[in-house]
Amino acid sequence: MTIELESIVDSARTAFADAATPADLENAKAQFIGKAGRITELMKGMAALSVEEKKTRGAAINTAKQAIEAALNARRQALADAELDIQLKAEALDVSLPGRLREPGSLHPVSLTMERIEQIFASMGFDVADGPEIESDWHSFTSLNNPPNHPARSMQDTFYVDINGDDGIPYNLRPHTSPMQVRYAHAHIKKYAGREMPEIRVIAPGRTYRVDSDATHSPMFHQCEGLWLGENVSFKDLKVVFTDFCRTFFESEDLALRFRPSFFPFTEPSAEIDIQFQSGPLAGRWLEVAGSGQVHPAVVRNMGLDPEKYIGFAFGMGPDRLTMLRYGVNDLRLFFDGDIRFLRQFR
Ligand code: 2U9
Repeated sequence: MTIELESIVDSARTAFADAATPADLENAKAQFIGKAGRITELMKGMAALSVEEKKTRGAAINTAKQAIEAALNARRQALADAELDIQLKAEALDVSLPGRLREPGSLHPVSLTMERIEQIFASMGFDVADGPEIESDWHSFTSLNNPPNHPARSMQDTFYVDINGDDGIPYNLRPHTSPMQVRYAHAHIKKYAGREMPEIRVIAPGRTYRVDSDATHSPMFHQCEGLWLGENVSFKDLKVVFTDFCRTFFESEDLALRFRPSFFPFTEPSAEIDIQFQSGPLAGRWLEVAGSGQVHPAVVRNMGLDPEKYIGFAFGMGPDRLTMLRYGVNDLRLFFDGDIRFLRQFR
């Protein structure tokens, strides 16, 4: 290589070393081996040389070009390595940091009660029915022997939705789960059309709504209603089933029950059910836990059955209140505040 060529190679090496980024490096490359680069210009200048001169001059220029390409590739690699290094450092994970603990969740106390109720009634042959919380006026009231303008409607102060049903009456947020029993009965009758129909034995657990709010009432609360209809189901069966349920639910074989006369539009006769613990913090007091009664013939008819043939009982209870009694909780609102310190206690 001539001194001139060596000096070009040297300047290329310096220019490449000075290039801080891949873009700078490509610019530097263009000055030497690009279209108008110094080496390219020298090659163009060989046209006038003799064949012999072209050989030696060409070989020398080629050697210089190869040296420049080698320096370029080395610098390209060095820049790529440096970039990767920066990226790796930026994305580094400190594997010695302790992980974030995900605590296992648990069921809400009212959900625990609901599951418990479902289990106990399932063991007595009851089906579980679930359905809409926004109901037609007919399903929530009229079918249950509580027609428009009947004074019994004032027993529940109900939320209405801004949409009218086919009857021109607004839909409501169901104030009880009874509409679900009516729906279940209709589906049951349809299912067994033309065949021998088994008895209707069903519970309807779920969310219900009333305009009510204090330490023992929440505008959203839970209910579980039960219905047993057949050709020979009596008040005695109600007493047996409900007594068995309460003693299992509260795990208390000597729990006493009292059926106190009452009124509901959908049952006749009707009774409130009170329980009395014989031991523990609540011993001796009569505590109201449910309403019940023999299903009113008009309601049996509205379910699509002949009241001369079908008879039975229904009951309704508040799982929120059962949960309060079972766990000794004194304010219903604790169930719906979502305070994790309260809810953790039921894990
Ligand atoms: C059909 C026929 C009859 C369900 C019944 C009650 C009595 C009752 C209350 C208990 C506590 C509501 O949540 S609460 O405040 N319920 O007193 N419920 S009989 O009777 C029915 C249901 C469906 C077809």
